[in-house]
Amino acid sequence: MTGEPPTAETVSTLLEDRELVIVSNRQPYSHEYDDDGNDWEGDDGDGRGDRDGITVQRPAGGLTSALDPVVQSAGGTWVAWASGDADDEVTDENGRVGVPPESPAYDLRRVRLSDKQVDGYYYGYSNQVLWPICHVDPAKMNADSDFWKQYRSANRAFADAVVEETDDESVVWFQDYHLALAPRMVREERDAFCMQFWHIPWPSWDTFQTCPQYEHLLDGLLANDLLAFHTHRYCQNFLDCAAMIPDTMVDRATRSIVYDGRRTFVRSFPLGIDADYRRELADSEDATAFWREFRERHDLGETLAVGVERLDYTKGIPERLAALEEFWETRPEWRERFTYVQKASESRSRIPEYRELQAEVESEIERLNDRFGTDDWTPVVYLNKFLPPEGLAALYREADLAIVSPRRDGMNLVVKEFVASQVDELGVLVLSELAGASEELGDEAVSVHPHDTPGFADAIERALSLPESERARRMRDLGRQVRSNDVYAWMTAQFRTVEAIQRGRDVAARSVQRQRYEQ
Ligand code: GDG
Repeated sequence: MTGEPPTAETVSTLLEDRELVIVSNRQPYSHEYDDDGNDWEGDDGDGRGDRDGITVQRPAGGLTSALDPVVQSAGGTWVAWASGDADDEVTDENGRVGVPPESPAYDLRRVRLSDKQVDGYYYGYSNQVLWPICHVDPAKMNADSDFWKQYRSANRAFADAVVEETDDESVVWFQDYHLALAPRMVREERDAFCMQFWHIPWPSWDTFQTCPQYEHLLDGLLANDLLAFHTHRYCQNFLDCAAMIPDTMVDRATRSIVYDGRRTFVRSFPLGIDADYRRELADSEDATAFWREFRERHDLGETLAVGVERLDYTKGIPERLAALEEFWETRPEWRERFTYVQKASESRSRIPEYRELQAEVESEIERLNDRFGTDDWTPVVYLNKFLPPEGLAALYREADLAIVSPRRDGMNLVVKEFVASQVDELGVLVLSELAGASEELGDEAVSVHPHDTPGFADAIERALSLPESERARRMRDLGRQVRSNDVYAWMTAQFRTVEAIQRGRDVAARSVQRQRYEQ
């Protein structure tokens, strides 16, 4: 490899001739009926793929949009849930459609799930059992037995599709906690290289044990050759959990687990972002135009903080609002000078817990604005509509602080997006020690504990009072880290590990062969 920064092509080079199959709940492209009768987006007029009344939706930022160019460059297949209402209209009899629509580079293989499966597998087991347990909040678990049944059947549907799309030479890359059982189901049919990235935290054994199906989950995950997490701590937790079930041999020196005749390597690879893309957005005319309009529309103070998240109880939004209330209460000199912008997107609102959180956040913001607001100043600006990426970039760029204070978070990409968007490098990051990002970037952030309200308010003041030279020094350091550990470096590191594991196996296999020959 040269000293050039890794790109999507680097990954495809590392794969050599092996076919990459990505498996995720969300799909990179979805087809939706368009009430306005628009044509298929991306149709380049060549007559291919014209579909009246169907629109293609593409990912705006995030992991899916970062993986898409890799699969485009490497070729291969992406297996995902058919979530679009017009998906079936464009797929062939095997559930496949070539994407991107304008010049297909790989196959998207869609997995059909019934409404009952989606309810039980996605809204049920994934988000009401695994999500609270992995975020160390088992009291929020809803262990409805039908959830588990649907989770198993949905994992079976994904695994069946993967088996059809692979052979023993493929590299199958599962994404996330929706698919803990699929690797075992695939392993029963294929000797492919299986790997999985778990995007949320992995808890300690005491917490994990509260999940009634813990043995089945470990059995599924240990069918992978490589299991990856964001942080070293989650890897340690996973090794501890694996050590607690029968028939495993945990080898701490090589961070691997031998189970059912195979070895699973457990490694941390902190996910990064496409830093160049974020920087370009922040520098763009569109971002400037957005900001101009935004500033005119709202009564902002001269100093601005921003928070961006899905409305999820793990993100610590009510705890942050409590700290802000304490801040304005005990430091009246900051009233009319300091505005906090909360970008919060509705999420999983079919789950009562999430609807309640949304109502709580909205009423707390209203209360704070009533309590402290004046005719010319809004303490908290609440944005609940999806912002275009350039709008988000403008907020990141203009904010003096980003306040990222989850109660627990696997990584948190908003942290990295804020850093990459800092054109003047004077913004300060206020970061919860309970975010995965803290392991990597915590030293240059102002650290907070989401449940320590007075300490949190002090930290906001400390962040606002940092001298300019100190802000710049910290932000330059953060920027260097975010740029050098971007999403392509993340993928490259994993595929290098795949190569190393395979090389190790080849050496071991050759040595067994030699021993046989010499006998
Ligand atoms: C899970 C883990 C881990 C949000 N609102 C808008 C918008 N966003 C984008 C942000 C960011 C993404 O959503 C949120 O990513 P996070 O990483 O913060 O959080 P989760 O969704 O919980 O993700 C997390 C991640 O997986 C990856 O492994 O880091 O710990 O929980 O990219 O920018 N984007 C736009 N408009 C919005 O209004 N354009």
